[in-house]
Amino acid sequence: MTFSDIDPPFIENMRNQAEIGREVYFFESTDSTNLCAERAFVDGAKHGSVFIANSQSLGRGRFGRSWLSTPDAGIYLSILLRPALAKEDCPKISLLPGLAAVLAINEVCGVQAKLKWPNDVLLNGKKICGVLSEFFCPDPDDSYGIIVGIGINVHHNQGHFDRAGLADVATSLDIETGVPQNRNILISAFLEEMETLLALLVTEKFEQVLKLWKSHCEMFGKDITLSQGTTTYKGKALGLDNQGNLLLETGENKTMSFSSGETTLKK
Ligand code: BT5
Repeated sequence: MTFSDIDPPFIENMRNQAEIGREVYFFESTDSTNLCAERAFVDGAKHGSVFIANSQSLGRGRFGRSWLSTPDAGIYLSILLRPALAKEDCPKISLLPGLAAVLAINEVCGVQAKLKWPNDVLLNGKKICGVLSEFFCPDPDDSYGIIVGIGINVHHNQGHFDRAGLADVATSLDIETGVPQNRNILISAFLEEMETLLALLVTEKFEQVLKLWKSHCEMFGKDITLSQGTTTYKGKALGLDNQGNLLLETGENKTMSFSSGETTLKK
């Protein structure tokens, strides 16, 4: 066993006073940790249950895209949340995991990772982490759940990204820091940040989350392109509104607000 092999008892022990991560379900290999969490949601699993895999055969991104899930190299983790929040406030949760990852990564690895709206984490201009949040409400009168999935590239080497055709877009913490990082410490720190941020949201202090989010994002004040399917918008990213939507200045005195989309910084 190496220091970075995923160690569920260690993580549960770090989280034994908390709600998120008190119960960890570990899979050496699975289809997708978001699917594990979805199955557990249907079976009644508790708020804060965490599902972690050492590799995934069907790692998923947004819009049906795939997520490179190299064995022994990444963090593939999903959290099942049943928060005490009105349904209309649930979309705000999708801003939490990227921010929690940035805070955890910067603290543990001593780097300056940045957010790219809506939920990518970049280090030195390349993606080290992605987020897939999914909302489940099988019956409108029933309790609902949110599954927050996160992938963090930790031990990947350049060959892994080259072979996957991701050399220009992806990087890992080991590549960027030059030293092997510890997945257990990163996971524990991430879960702690998630718990703190969720508590801010539930206690109606979302403006503090937004302030932190903006301070770790470099795209505001810059020209960007935002695409939604085949439609693209160009403009200056102004900031976030109080719901976490992106505000884009698309023309003189014309500002549009977006709740989803793909952003690219103009080079
Ligand atoms: C995401 O999608 O970034 C969300 C990724 C979420 C993955 C986690 S792993 C645990 C949980 N279980 C799952 O099945 N999923 C979640 P999106 O914004 O659509 O970005 C996907 C795009 O990122 C791909 O089309 C590639 O271009 C790129 N990509 C794929 N794998 C990557 C990787 N490991 N590192 C960096 N970029 C990657």
